[in-house]
Amino acid sequence: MISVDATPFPFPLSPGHTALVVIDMQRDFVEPGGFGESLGNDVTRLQAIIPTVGRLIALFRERGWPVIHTREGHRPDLGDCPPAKRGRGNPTLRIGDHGPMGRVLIHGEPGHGIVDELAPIDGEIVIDKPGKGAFYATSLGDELARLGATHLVVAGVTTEVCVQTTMREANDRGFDCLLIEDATESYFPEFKAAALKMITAQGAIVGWTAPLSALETAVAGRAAA
Ligand code: C5J
Repeated sequence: MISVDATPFPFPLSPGHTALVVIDMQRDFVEPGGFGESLGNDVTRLQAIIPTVGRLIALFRERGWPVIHTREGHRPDLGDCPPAKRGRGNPTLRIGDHGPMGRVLIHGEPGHGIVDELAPIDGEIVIDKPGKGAFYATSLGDELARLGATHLVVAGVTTEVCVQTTMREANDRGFDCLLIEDATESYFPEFKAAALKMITAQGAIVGWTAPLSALETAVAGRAAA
């Protein structure tokens, strides 16, 4: 067991039973012209974490620990997109509309893809999810069971939406989850701060948080396994 200096108390990382879940680092959320920007958001905040998420992925790859990527999106016929989701807000582009990066949040379109810097490599699992949580209507639970994972390290966007929803789903399924503070981001800094507090309050009611440096320090010197 590796002890990671975390909030609200050390996170017990179990090598061989820990998977990294990188949530929705897609062009549609991170780059201009996508879904995130169409909702009026400044995407530069999200772009800024790409190098840190890259370092986190590299740490897992170097040790041969599993890396799982998720993508939020829908089938081209929108059969898996509830009208309530498509109709929400007042975006300049709705889900399925044609934008600068193809149809917004539709499988296979350029905007649906993960940013080049964080692209999955052969052997890594990619979970396509129609909802905010990565367990809902996906095979993530089965994949984690197959891997024997009991502990999750979590990163990605946005902190208070898909990241927090996924952590809550995982928590209810019995996973111990560590969110990497500088490898997650929100369009709203106050929402990120509040989400981190909600996760760690009441004795890690949803999970733990720590900066990437704490994880790097904890695993430093350990042989890849
Ligand atoms: C949102 C996400 N914010 N990945 N999706 O709609 O957090």
